[in-house]
Amino acid sequence: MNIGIVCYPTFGGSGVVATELGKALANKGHKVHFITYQQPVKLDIFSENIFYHEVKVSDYPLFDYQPYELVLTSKLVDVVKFEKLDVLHVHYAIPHASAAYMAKQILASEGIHIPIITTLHGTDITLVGKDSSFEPVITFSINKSDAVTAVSEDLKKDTLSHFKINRKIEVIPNFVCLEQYNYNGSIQSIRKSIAPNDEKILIHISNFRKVKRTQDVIKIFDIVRQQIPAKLLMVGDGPERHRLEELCRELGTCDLVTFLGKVKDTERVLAASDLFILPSETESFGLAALEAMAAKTPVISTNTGGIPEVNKQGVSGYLSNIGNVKEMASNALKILANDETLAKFKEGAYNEAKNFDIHSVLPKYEELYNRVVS
Ligand code: GMT
Repeated sequence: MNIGIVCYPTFGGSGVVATELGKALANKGHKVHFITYQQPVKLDIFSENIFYHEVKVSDYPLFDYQPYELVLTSKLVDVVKFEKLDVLHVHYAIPHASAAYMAKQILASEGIHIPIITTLHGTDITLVGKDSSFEPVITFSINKSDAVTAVSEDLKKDTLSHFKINRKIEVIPNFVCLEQYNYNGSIQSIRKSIAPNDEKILIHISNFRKVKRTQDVIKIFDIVRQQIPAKLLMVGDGPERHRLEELCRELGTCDLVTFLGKVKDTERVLAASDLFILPSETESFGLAALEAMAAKTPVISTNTGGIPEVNKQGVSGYLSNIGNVKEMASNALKILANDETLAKFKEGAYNEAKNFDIHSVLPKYEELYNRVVS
């Protein structure tokens, strides 16, 4: 099949899921065309069956805001026509679903039919989508897609309760490629460099936006390190970074906290860690938690949104109410209490991650593609 994938090419989970999906489809012999404004960070363009079409917005001085959606629409028309695509799969509704709908109409006027699948990822519904300035467009483009998927049951429920949806939404959960997380041999040197005295390593990965409640990560760590020798790795970057560094200074934890910035291959650093912390305000799925679990790293998280569908209480980690820093710290200490307990949670995390292995999720997308195409 000839498949077009539209996504954000950045470090965000929706872009990662779209890229890994495209790579897996290409491995199975499908031709996969990525259409976006920059090469997705995890894409290997020199792979067989993978093609990249850049959406280039020219900097015309009349515009204060460059019309990305229109340029994307034109690009979609062009790629569908000349690469003879069978299906367009857009990830993250804004603005991809409406651009795809407009492209579909333009192509229809030329007698070309292209089915559109929209995958909802989270903030396109829970934060940005609920903004009244986007609402009519989101509702319309979801209703007009040929198929719509959500990455968790919770996101599906949220979509149905906040928008007037008159169509079916299917849940196809996010996934991990478990084979990529096999780092047993090489983690010792990483551990040694971060924690030379065999301290426990806690880790957080995100884009440091308010919704991630990254200050809670620092506060949880501050309680933990007062009980046991520990280090914290903060991976990623974003608007909260400066405030986090200030908080570390206030708490006197600067020497124990390392800000690594954006890391492309997080698998190794996750595998070298003991505990992942995800105290988000809202999270449609929590791909970062699943990635940690795939690397055998248990998770301390909030119990919000779709996280309970991924992180299982007492098995892969623990879940607490939003903002309950004390409980999250005490749960962290419970997991790190001794090697035996930690090993049990590591195994539990990995076993739960197996439920989301790409080999079981990929056929669901292929079945969907076949259905909309026929
Ligand atoms: O809002 C973000 O964190 C970025 C967004 C994205 O585009 O990657 O993340 C959302 O989609 C991910 C992939 O499906 C989910 O794992 C994240 O939980 C979701 N983020 C939120 O709901 C806050």
